[in-house]
Amino acid sequence: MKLKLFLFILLTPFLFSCNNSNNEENNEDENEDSLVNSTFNSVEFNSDSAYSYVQKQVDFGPRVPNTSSHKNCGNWLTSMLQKWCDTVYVQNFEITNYKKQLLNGKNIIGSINPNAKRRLLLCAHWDTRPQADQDSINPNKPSDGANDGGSGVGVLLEIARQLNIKKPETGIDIIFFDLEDGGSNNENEVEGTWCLGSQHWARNTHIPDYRALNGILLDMVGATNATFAHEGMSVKFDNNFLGIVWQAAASMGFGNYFINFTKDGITDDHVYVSVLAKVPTIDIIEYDPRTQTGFGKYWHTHKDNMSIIDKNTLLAVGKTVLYVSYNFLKLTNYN
Ligand code: AHN
Ligand code: ZN
Repeated sequence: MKLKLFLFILLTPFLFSCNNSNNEENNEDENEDSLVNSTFNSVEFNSDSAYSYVQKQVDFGPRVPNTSSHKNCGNWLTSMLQKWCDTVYVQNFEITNYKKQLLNGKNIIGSINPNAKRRLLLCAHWDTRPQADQDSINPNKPSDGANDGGSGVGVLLEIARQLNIKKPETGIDIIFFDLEDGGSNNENEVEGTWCLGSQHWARNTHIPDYRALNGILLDMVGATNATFAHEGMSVKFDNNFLGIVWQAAASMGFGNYFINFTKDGITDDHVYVSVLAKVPTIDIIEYDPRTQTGFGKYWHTHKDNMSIIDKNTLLAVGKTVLYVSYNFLKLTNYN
């Protein structure tokens, strides 16, 4: 009895503060524009925080499968999602790559508002390619994978932290896919050798009959002056949603990053998420018009380290994806 009274007194100020915020929301509801505008302006994404999460991954060492760096980083990523998400699923699996090596894979899934029917999937790969084979020096050693692997995960960790501070109305699932980057460069055997983690997840979703309305994949989203083009497969999967995301970026002043140019489609995690798991997913991936491959000059070389990571790029991508997360139903008219 005494305890109940004590709790009541303790909780009274919170009850009042909840009422206050409800009233504020009701007032804003009277004017739809002001609600959209206030949500827009109140999107907080801390690029220092995102940068520190990229640095932390790099500090583990290259996250090459079957190494201690990979194992330690995977455990750290799980613990970070456990701080900010309502439910975390860890999907451990074994799979053989095209070199007949048995790899220990770990996909990490954090769900926010797990019971919400209408969901948005945000994803990035967290593994590092075992060898920097586009480099002329030490091509058999891995790079730090700061941008390729580290940047997408760093942005999504900061998004998870923000979504915990201010909850979205939609359900959000954040997935860190493993074993994306160990594929073959040989054109005759390339098919299916990349993206082993997302292939495994798409064939064995963490919840039976898992559904999300859309997905966004982040891949190499941290380099200085990066540009993000309309990637061909994304256009095929959901060009309307791609337009909404690019428009959101432009309206926040990030049109220099999110350019309106269509580039050739590539095999990346979004292909398996879209085709096998049936979640239409777009790929925000750096496009460099100056290279043959379209990837940055640092790609799969030892230049992929912290020196190429720029907080302004992390901010452009992070703020855009967070804004889309908060306003997903309104922007897409799925309402
Ligand atoms: C291909 O090279 C076919 N896909 C590359 C996807 C990737 C690798 N993203 C990062 N590293
Ligand atoms: Zn790669």
